[in-house]
Amino acid sequence: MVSEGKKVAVVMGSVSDDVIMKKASNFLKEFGVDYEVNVLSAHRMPEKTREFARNAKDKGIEVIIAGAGKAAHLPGVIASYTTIPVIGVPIKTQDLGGLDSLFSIVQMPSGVPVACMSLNGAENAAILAIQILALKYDYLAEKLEEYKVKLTE
Ligand code: RP5
Repeated sequence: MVSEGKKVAVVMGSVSDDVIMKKASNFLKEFGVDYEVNVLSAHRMPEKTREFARNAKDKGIEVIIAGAGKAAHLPGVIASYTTIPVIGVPIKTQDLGGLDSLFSIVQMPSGVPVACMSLNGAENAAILAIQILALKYDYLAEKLEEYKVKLTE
């Protein structure tokens, strides 16, 4: 089964996050996974964020990667509106070194999970997204096996 249409949404809280978050989209591109990219802020664009999260499943999105810095509520807010798995990427910050982002994303209350990556872990977010998709799409499972072999080499 080959993936057609946009399966992953890469979302970020600000255009300033793109320098990190493009590592996720680049990896998805390399793997041949179709994705869309959105800049959405839980604080500055709360209505648009809600609308995105509520409509994502109907658009065919199967995994959401959400990166944000500082009081990084974006992944958690998105997760509150959807049953699609959400992978959070805490972005490193100047003032508090990213601990602010990390704590905002990692400590979700019971019932609303977000898979929290390492600081700036956008590439791992893409790999985890592909691993989730690979449960359904055999061609991705095969590509992941090849990727593992390359890592060893
Ligand atoms: C967060 O605030 C964004 O995710 C970004 O990491 C941080 C700073 O945003 P800008 O002030 O650079 O737009 O919402």
